[in-house]
Amino acid sequence: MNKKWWKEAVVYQIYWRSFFDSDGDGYGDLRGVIKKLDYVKKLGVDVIWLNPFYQSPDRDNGYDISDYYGIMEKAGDMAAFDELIHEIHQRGMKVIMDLVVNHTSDQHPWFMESRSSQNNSKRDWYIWKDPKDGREPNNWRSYFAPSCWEWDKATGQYYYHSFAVEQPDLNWENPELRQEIYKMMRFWLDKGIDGFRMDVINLLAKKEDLSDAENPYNISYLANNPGIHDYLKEMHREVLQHYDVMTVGEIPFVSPEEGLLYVDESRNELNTLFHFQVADEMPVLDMLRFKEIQTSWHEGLKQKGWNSQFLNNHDHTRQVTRYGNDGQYRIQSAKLLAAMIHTLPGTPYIYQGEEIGMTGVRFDSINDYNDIAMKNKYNEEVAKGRDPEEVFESILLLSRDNSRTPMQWSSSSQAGFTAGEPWIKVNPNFKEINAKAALEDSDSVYYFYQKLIELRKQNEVMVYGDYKDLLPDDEHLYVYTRSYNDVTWLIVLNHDDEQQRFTFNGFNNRKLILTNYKRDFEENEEVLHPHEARIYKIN
Ligand code: TEU
Repeated sequence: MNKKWWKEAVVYQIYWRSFFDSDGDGYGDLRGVIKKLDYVKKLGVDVIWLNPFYQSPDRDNGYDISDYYGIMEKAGDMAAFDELIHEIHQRGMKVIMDLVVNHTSDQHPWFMESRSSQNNSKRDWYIWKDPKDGREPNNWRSYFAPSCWEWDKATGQYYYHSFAVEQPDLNWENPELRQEIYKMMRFWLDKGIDGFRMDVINLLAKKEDLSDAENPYNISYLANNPGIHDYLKEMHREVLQHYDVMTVGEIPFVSPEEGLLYVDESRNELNTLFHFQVADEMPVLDMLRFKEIQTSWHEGLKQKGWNSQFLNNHDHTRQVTRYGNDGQYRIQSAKLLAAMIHTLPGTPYIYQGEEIGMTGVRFDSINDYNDIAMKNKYNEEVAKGRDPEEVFESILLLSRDNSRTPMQWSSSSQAGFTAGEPWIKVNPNFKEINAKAALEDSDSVYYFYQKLIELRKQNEVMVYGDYKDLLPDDEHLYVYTRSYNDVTWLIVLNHDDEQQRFTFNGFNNRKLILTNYKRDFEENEEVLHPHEARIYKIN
């Protein structure tokens, strides 16, 4: 396995609009990120991923771009951006940006031209189709709307959108468009960024056969279509190979076999990926299936390609709420999940606030929410005549706003996030859960992450070690080894609210490296407390 800096790295994701507000307008911003860089650096992370801050009408929180070369006013300006990358590099960290090139905003000048007439020179930069029998070309849904087709009355055709109506998809078949995107990528790389997180990058190629889907709700037809690998190879040839950067593709709807096609080192496409088998299959943790997924990805990519490890991000409910215990065992559970993510094979990601064990949120009314995915879903279901309360309840757990509430810096007003009115309410639990309290407590979740990251720096086994699941059929205990050269680590996790027992047969000569419980010398080592995590070195 080739050694690479991005395999050894730990990535910290900053959703800047909810991170820190430097000017009191209620939105986090780039200068706010600069102010908190020492906090991030202290954790020990190597790379920062910034969510999109390009110019945008902001219907989908920056994922609807109207100018790839401009900075959204809420975020700051180009001077703030330049200062930010300088400050990140000064501290010995790297920075990757979101690349959103599956779609633009409907306010992007390209789309405004494209929709101006059927024979406009940019018509073909987007995907336009004639109606079929007086209606949409087929029954396909989009992520955020009941149809992926939107009627344009003025020019008498439908345009295609994988996400919201305001996010028309670009037509990657058009070579001129592709060159324009590559030029834009070079612009940012030449400014000194260290790579890209590529938004839904496996959606670029569209299915040619437009016949109806048997089950339109399974929207996997939007992704992995013929031609996708040609585009990514071209992007690599034209742009990426000329820079020492990391790329991580957001790649939904793939098995390990298909995933490998994107990250196989010999294929020259992407470095790593986020797959969504865990997120898409399990609203809450299904331990047995989770283990199966880990093993199959490890076996599938082994020696050939590289994985990522994450349980939450700006789209997915905070991990301690969704996959752990955010009540009685919140701290232990947050630490256990951390220990797991940082000892499984792949590059680990930390989503801002995860390092202090921030939780999901429950607001009283749909009006307190902002997420376009959630709101569109709510409106669609209520329009069908369903009870609004019932619809509301049913979409709470997976609302993307669970992860988008402001970073909790302190117990003061608005959790120390802003001097103004935050764009989204703070989670009411900020008095108890905040960064200030975490930094003052040597036993906090924050310092547990710090230790894990330090361990990764000192022990190649955590990065390059082979992985073996020792108890694939146990629903509570997750026990596995990582081995590299002569070193073997044993990881024992009790992901349960009850005690569990593990007999260390065959692991007699062991040394405890890290645990999330203060253990008493006399205690029976075979008994694991609720949500206890231990990392051992085996001699
Ligand atoms: O997300 C794509 C998306 O919908 C993921 O949330 C989903 O979890 C994944 O595809 C698995 O099904 C990206 C951005 O992260 C999101 O914030 C944007 O809204 C979306 O693309 C559109 O740009």
